[in-house]
Amino acid sequence: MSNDTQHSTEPPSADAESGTPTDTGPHVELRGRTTRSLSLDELAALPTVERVCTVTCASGDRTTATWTGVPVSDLLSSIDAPPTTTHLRVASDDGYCACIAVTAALDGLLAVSRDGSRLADTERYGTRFVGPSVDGERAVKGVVRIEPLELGADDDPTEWETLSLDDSTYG
Ligand SMILES: Nc1nc2c(c(=O)[nH]1)N[C@H]1C(S)=C(S)[C@@H](COP(=O)(O)O)O[C@H]1N2
Ligand SMILES: [Mo]
Repeated sequence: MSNDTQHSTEPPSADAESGTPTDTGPHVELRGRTTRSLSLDELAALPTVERVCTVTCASGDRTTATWTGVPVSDLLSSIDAPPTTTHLRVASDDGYCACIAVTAALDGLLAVSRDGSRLADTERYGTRFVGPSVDGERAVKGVVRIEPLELGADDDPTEWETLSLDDSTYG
């Protein structure tokens, strides 16, 4: 007896290992000596804190809000960032990229909520790098990557960043 019918295909299992379907959405890559890639849900499930931060634009505009997010210090320990790290390069999906002194970044947050609302629900981005010592133009929206850098005294940190965009997605 012949059976030309192919064995039935397996049910889709693409998400079986990675978890919920939302894991296929935006991820933040943390590139230390260990690299991690976290979805928005995975990020929001980590221990978070609330911090009041003011985002001040060079134009003088400022907005103060209560941000909820994962402490940058926790993220850095979780990727085994070298103790010699001097700066963090924080990149957005719009091409924006800031280089932030680690001393300023350490009391910052990778925020997922502002004033109690998830950024993903109210903005076109789901994450934001904020901190009391992080200036407004470096409060990166839509973070896709955080990378520790070790810059020398003669290195110019602004050479590692691209702050102004001709065609800005997030402004
Ligand atoms: N990804 C991304 N983040 C960004 C910008 C941008 O163009 N792209 N603009 C920055 C600048 S210059 C400022 S002043 C603030 C503005 O934040 P607000 O829109 O929440 O006031 O976001 C910063 N973060
Ligand atoms: Mo700005």
